[in-house]
Formats: sequence, C-alpha cells, structure tokens
Amino acid sequence: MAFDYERYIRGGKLPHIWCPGCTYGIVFKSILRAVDAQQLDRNDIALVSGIGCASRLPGYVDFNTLHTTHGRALAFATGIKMSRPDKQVLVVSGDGDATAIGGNHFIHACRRNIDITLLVFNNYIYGMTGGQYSPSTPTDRFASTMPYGNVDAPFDIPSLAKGAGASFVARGTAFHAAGLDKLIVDAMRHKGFSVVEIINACPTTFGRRNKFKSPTDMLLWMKETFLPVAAFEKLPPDKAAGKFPMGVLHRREGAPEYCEAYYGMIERLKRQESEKGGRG
Ligand SMILES: Cc1ncc(C[n+]2csc(CCOP(=O)(O)OP(=O)(O)O)c2C)c(N)n1
Ligand code: SF4
Repeated sequence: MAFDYERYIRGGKLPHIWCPGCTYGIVFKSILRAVDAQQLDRNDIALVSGIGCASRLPGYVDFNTLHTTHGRALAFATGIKMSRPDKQVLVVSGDGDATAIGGNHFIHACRRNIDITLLVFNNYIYGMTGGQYSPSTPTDRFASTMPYGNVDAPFDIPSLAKGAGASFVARGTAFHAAGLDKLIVDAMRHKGFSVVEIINACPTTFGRRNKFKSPTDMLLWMKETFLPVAAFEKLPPDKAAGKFPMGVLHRREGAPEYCEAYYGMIERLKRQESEKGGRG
C-alpha cells in the first residue's frame, strides 16, 4: 500500500518553498517514513530547525515544531530535551546553519552527548541566501562568494562530529533514500547525540555554478560518489580518491547521556541533603 504522507503533512502550509529539482523533498519524505516505522506518537516528537531552506521543513510537518534563529536550533532543542527528556527531539539543519553560524552549538552538543538527533542537510552551499560558500563547500568548487573557486578546505562533517564526541555518526544521501530511512531510525533509537549528514542537491545555487547540467546529474553524482562503508573500505587508495563512505560511520554505546547524568546528579544531591537532614 502506498505510504500516506498526508497524515503527517500540514496541508495548509503548502505549497512548499523548495525549488524544482531540490532534493529536500526526498529527505522530507524519508524522515516521515522513519518516524512512521517506529510508530511514534507525533505528540512525542519535537522537530526543531534554524534558518535556511532545510530549516523550513518543520513548518510542513504536523509534529511539535519550532523554527528558530540561524544556527541556534541545537540550543533550543537542548532546552526542550532538558525540560522533557521523555520526548524525541529531532533537529534539521543546513550545512551553514549547523557548521558555520551554529558551529559552536554543534561541537558542544556532540561533546555533551545529549539524546538529540541532528540531521545535517549538506548541499555544500548557503542555498536560501543565493549560494555563498559554506564550511562544507569543497575546495575549487564555485560559489557566489568564491567566483574563482573555493580556496578553503571543507569540513568533513561526520569526522567533525566524531572528533567532538558524538556517539552516533552516519552519512546518507538523497539518492539512497531507502537506506536513509534506516539510518534516521537508527540515529533516533540511539541513546545519546546522533548526527546524520545527508548529502543533498541544490541545483539552483550549487549545481548551476558547478557544471551539473541538471538535478539528475547531481543525483547520479551521489550514486557514483557515495559507497556503503564496507565497499568503500575494500577500495585500493587510487580508486577511493574522490569517493566517500556512507552508512553508520561511528557508534559508541554506553557513554553517559546528558539528561540522565544531569538529573541523576540532582537526585544524588537531594538524597545527600535529606540524609544530612535526617542526622539532624
Ligand atoms: C543571524 C543570521 N545571519 C544570517 C542570516 C541569513 N541567512 C539566512 S539562511 C542563511 C544560509 C542558509 O544556508 P544553510 O544553513 O546551508 O541552509 P540551506 O539554505 O542551504 O538549506 C543565511 C546566511 C540570518 N537569517 N540570520
Ligand atoms: S535554493 Fe537550493 S536548497 Fe534552497 S530550495 Fe532551492 S534548490 Fe533547494
């Protein structure tokens, strides 16, 4: 039976703002399927975003949603999770939102291991504001603010997340949508801070500047460039150049989760106080 997306969509907010050929719609549907697969009650989910084309996504979904300020989604999400640790908190962020203006929130959320899932929509560019380069724009690629080619080295977002302490790190792409559903489910089920980098196509501000003839070309590039981890690891170095692994890239179980550690400490202190009181 066809999946009933409309159950989760706020029809009154349509039409959406995404350009023809943008892959954000593909990922949007993957998120809905991943939530549905877990049979979660929509009232138990908070979906938070900052600003940017990716960050418009919560507006279209009938969960508890928050559209906040540029780069600050994780700060708002942390507040939600701290006040309602029983709820499932998901954040949707562009690469600029997550790793440029929100970069500090990003690394500290990783370090803190709070039980939030961050989905970074990496389209290698600032989409909404017209194609300025971002921290993930590859060297030599073109952007409105790098018209002669980017001279900076990009962040590898999964490596950044792992290095900063995230306990679950994965990468998927809009082309490999079925696999992406599973990665989002795994990330949401993981206890601790989980990051999924999702490779996306922005034909409007990245593709047209970077010699992709069409949105389809961008999807075909994803198909050729991203390989399951096991296949990637078997490649000899010359064949691995220019390719990237996808799937679960890092998982560390059993690290203390932030809300549990924080509220556990409060309970401990309360017990100590009442024991002291009991001794007069
Ligand atoms: C504090 C602040 N600085 C800058 C902006 C302008 N701004 C809005 S969206 C955006 C970039 C969005 O790029 P990204 O986060 O990669 O998301 P995308 O649009 O590509 O999905 C910028 C710079 C803003 N809204 N607020
Ligand atoms: S500008 Fe790019 S990221 Fe934004 S909606 Fe258009 S194609 Fe998608």
